[in-house]
Amino acid sequence: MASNSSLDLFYDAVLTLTKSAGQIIREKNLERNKYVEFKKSPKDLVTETDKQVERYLIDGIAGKFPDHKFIGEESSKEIVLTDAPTWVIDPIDGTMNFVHSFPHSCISIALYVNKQPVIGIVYNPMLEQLFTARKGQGAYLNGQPIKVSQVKTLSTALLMLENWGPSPNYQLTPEVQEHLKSLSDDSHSSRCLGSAALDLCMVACGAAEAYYSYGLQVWDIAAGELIVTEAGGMVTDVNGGPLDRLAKRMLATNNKEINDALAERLVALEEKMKKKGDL
Ligand code: 2AM
Ligand code: CA
Ligand code: CA
Ligand code: CA
Repeated sequence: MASNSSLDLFYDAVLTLTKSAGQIIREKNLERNKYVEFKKSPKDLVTETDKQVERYLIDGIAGKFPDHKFIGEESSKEIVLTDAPTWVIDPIDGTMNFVHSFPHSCISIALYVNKQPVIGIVYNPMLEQLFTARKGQGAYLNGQPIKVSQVKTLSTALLMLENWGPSPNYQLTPEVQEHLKSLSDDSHSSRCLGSAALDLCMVACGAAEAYYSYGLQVWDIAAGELIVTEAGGMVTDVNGGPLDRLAKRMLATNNKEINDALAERLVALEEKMKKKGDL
């Protein structure tokens, strides 16, 4: 395990790098007609800036800490997570927003040691929102401590929903649509803002009560998980059990009451889909 003083050293160095990488995103965000490539589908986008920011961060960190490992959305061909210090990087979370100059995307970067997050940084350079957490030291927004909300009932909760269902292609099947509608009806309201990392930070700072998603990769959740738990929230599997960080499914909430209420509905949705053969 890395000592607290080496963690602080890593944190300071990577925060500085993240802020300068943020300048690249901020400047490019307003540019129209960005060069966009498709990955697995016409809605799965990547720009030159995604790749440039990931390269910048990895080169910068490797130059300072040569024995650290990396998992990055744009450069990792396969995901191999070991106990070694590993930086888990999403260079732009919310690429669709970035492509449209919608100012809601971020760099998400976390340090895993022994497969657990010990540093989490989520930075939206367009709105100058910097969410940070270190294991055991609380969570912060622009240096001010943040806490999850105290709401305990679904009927007064605001939910961050990204519209991905549990089916193999994460499509909006009729069951998923019905589930999303009933959640929106039975909660205060729901939001779909296009960045998993920032959704998690909305839960952490008490602006929303819950976020869940299917299809998430480890770089989507690495930093946000620590920021939520350090802010007093809970991060579990969608069924309420222990989180498997590589399982592509996650439920993050402000407390156990909201966690139980959502896990119950997500388990019911999965059962319904399994019966239909959609899962
Ligand atoms: P990205 O912008 O880094 O690609 C948008 O709904 C959020 O989900 C973003 O955090 C986005 O990350 C992520 N995302 C992208 N493709 C996804 C998929 N197929 N399933 C689930 N989440 C996805
Ligand atoms: Ca992507
Ligand atoms: Ca992402
Ligand atoms: Ca990304």
